[in-house]
Amino acid sequence: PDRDTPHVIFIPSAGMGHLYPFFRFIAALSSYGVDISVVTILPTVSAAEADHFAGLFAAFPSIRRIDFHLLPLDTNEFPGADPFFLRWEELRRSAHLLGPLIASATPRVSTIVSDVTLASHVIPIAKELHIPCHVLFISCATMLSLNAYFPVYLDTKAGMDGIGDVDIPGVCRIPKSSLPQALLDLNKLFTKQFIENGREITKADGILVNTFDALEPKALATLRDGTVVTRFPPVFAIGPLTSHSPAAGERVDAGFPLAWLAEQPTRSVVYVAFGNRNAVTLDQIREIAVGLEASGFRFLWVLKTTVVDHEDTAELKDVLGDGFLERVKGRSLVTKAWVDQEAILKHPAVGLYLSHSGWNSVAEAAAYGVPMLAWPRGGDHRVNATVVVSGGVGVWMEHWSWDGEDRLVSGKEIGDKVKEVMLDAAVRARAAKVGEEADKALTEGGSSYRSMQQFVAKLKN
Ligand code: BUP
Repeated sequence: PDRDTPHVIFIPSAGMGHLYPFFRFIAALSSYGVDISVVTILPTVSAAEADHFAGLFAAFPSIRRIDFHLLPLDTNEFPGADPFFLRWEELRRSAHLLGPLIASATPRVSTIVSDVTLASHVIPIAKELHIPCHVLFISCATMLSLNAYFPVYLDTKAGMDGIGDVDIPGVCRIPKSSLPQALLDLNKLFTKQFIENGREITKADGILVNTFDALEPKALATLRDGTVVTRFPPVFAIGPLTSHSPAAGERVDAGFPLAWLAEQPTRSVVYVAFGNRNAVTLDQIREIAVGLEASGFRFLWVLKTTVVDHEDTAELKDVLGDGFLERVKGRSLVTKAWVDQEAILKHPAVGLYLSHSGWNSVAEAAAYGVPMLAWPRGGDHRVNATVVVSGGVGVWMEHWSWDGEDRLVSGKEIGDKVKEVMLDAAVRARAAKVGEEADKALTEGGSSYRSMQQFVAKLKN
């Protein structure tokens, strides 16, 4: 690279939901003549993350890998904590070591792009080094507005009597029951991180979000005009992020579900998946099985029983009970393997996505116009589900998930709802329209295309 080529250093966090938007954004940026380094922590928490890091560096040999060694964390301090949150905490506690790593990188780093989970620690380092810092936000713009506004909410009267509904100025009112439930307890690890990051992102040089204007017009407009938080940094809505390059970290064999899908009629398959780190209870898995069988539709089900993939050693036939796999043979594919979800959602055989509504999954369904039946499992899923509905991506079963805690949804209810949504032409038409809007946003002249151009222009200034 010549001396004027910008050098961007990416600092991703942990979990596939955090790595995918990074890898996809990196793949997109690499076509703009930008020099790229990626801070990498090995070993990763999950096997899927390790595979995808390897895939990224194999597909883009010019991208530099900067190894980052974490300080050991005494996990006894956080009994029962989610392994991914622990990794974020490890990263935060080792973050001071990033300063020398960034300062000594050659050529000189011209911009940092940090995961939002590390923002509170990376932004001050960037300021000290006089290097601009952008944050890649890994959820929707509505969630970004909640993250930015929540500290203000706590500092004002609104938050004095404990956490209640949060009325985000100009965006929407998020009922207490739809907040990430950890936020109801200010002592939770996640909550402390969320508040610190929320305060600090207002000092970033810009925020990149995997969404597009037509999907979240209100949240993006109010973030940009300072209604949510005054003097908020520029927001670049550059989504939906997809794998621009076929090699964007997709080293995994995508073959088997696609070969099966190729045999199925158009829009005939219900795709079922709840993300890479949401274990569904055995009882609920059995009810989902009953529902899918009763719906009568074909289905492709990615089934997970643990939070971390390499701990998932259960046999499908034991999980699903006697005879299930035999009974649905031919019209279903059930797998515990990592699949190329984007390729699945892109496939014309898929007619519905029964989903946890993790944001990357919503963005992928929006990109390809696949209707969603949202069944939030935790974290930001309910906030995302409000966007599923307001944006026209699909429907949300509000009473299926927690109001304080998860409840068991019966197979009958699942089967009936799947049938109803699969046969709903209006839902399908709305989702297809979202897919067209997404295409428009990404095409030359579209809103996300222009945001990307603006970001690159800023890098090269
Ligand atoms: Br599982 C699985 N293949 O087999 P979300 C997931 N994915 O490509 P998150 C695959 O992982 P939470 C698989 O397409 C999406 O890009 C999927 O991210 C991909 O949810 C990503 O949807 C998952 O944001 O759960 O992060 O798994 O939201 O609870 O953190």
